[in-house]
Amino acid sequence: MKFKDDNIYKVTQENSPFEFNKQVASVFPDMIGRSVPGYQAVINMIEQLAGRYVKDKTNCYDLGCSLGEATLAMDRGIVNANTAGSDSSSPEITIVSVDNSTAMLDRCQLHLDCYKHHSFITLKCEDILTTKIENASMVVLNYTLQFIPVEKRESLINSIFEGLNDGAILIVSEKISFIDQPVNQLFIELHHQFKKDNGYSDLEISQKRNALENVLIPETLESHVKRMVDAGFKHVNCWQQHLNFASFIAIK
Ligand code: GEK
Repeated sequence: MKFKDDNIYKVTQENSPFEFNKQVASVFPDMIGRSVPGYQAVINMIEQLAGRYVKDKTNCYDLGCSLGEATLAMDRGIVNANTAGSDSSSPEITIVSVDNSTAMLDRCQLHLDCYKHHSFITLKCEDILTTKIENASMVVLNYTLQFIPVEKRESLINSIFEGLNDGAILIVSEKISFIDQPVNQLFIELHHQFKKDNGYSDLEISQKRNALENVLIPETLESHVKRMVDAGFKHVNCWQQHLNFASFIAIK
């Protein structure tokens, strides 16, 4: 499937808030790959963790799935670990992939169609705040919680906890902020340098930053850990931090 390069913010734009529309969906792999340090490492880790944690006859959830990269990673992990058994298809494991952007989900379906997958994958167009998590062995919130209003994040993590089976895993990846202001500022600047090194201009970087203002709300590493511990997760840890981007595991 062909995707375009991300040139969205190359031209001067009126200052409208960032949206996951058709234009974004058509460049998304290029956009996320050039903007999020450590993205591919996170996808690879989701594959590994799926191999360890996904159990037969359970559900997995990819909340804010965009084009389904994490969905496909879970599917590969399930196959590699052979939890699917010798049969090449496993109707016993369902991956529920949810996004509230129809533009993203339309592309996601086309993207998934390009790959042979082994789990039963079901796409849902809905707000993840309304998604019922049931009989889950793995839930992925890959760079999605940051778009949920801060005051609704606790109830979302609590309802994910309720829907996970004992010993099951939640993976949360996020852009993060720091209370220590010099560190916060340094990591913001180093992240902008990361984007420049990946070919974005100063104009593109500043226009995207303005568009994301009040749309993507980062929190500190400590707030994320506390919320997951408070929800009842027994083991919570940050397994990767690359500048102001971090990924956490939480095991019930
Ligand atoms: C990946 N996980 O490639 N309900 C459902 N979907 C939502 C909501 C919501 N309330 N809010 C935002 N989204 C992916 C990348 S992108 C991250 C995730 C980024 C969706 C939104 O439509 C978008 O597709 C996704 O969450 C966030 O592993 O662009 O920084």
